[in-house]
Amino acid sequence: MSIPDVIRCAYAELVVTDLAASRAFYVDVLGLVVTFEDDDAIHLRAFEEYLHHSLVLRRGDTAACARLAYRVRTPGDLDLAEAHHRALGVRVERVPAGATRGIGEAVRVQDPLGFPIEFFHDAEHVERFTRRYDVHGAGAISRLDHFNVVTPDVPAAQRYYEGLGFTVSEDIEDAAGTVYAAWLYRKATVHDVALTGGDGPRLHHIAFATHERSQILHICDHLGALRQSDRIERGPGRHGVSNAFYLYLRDPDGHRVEIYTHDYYTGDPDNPVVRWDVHDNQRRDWWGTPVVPSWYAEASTVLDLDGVPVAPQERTEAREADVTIGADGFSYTRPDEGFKLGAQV
Ligand code: 4SX
Ligand code: FE2
Repeated sequence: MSIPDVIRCAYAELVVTDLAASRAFYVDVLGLVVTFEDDDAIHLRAFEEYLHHSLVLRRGDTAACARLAYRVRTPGDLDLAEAHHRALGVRVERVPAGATRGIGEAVRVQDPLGFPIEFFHDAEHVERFTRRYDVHGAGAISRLDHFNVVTPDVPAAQRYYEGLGFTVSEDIEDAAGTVYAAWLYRKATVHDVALTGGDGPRLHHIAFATHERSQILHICDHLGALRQSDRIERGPGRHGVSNAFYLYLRDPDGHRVEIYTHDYYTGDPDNPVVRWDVHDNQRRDWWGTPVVPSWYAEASTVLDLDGVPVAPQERTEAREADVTIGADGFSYTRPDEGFKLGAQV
């Protein structure tokens, strides 16, 4: 059976409890562009995006992730996505165009990891603000880059995504072969989805890209000037994995948003995989900055296709925060010899 041709991660839908507070963060501070808004939802896009939205904020009683959507190359890929997931034995729904405003016909599944995933091809086009420097501002966000999901069994999750044609770019392991995290892509960047080992399904973060590091620094300055430095959870810094420059923010409901730039091209078929030892203290921050405990522990609840929260399953394998010294990621437990930093395989 052939598999759907997934182009890239395309949009997320987050349930938020106070639309005005979320608007103040995503629109007034981060500068995302409003495509549509009413009393129930705000549809947002970044400056280079010409599809209707890359983020939907929907008002609800409890904060959660309602959907992670991937775009497929042709309408026929929807049939392939449907057949592929029926064969996997998971719940599948076909929804008509407009089920989400601006999005064409779609296939929705609760994937084997428990996440509400959508595949769509058609979407309404809107103005692409690439050259609208008059409205960009110094912290301009250009596009959605990736999703990061928490799941107990990273190798099983990796098999699901590889079954959909994704390729691993980097991962974090230990000498015993325990996999703590993996990064997989369809578009030619380091990832469209990252798998973080932990109690799941939960959404760890969504990430938006900027063009330049200076734009990330400006977002920090901007939050400081607004006396909102508590929105900054981790960073700014340089990732080991992906080599990207990063910043993690928490929105008013605690949903984590990463601002990310400067990863690398992965589009050739022989792109080398980078394997990191979990004991390498530069894997998650190239400068050795400790990872804050909340970053390992906290993540957003996900909803099933009926909008009901999914209870997370516990991770039974070793947890990264426990195997690195002090549970804060400030790990100097790597052996002095025997392996290279970020070894290419
Ligand atoms: O913390 S890591 O350096 O492993 C990392 C986390 C790398 C890339 C990401 O997008 C991320 O969220
Ligand atoms: Fe990320």
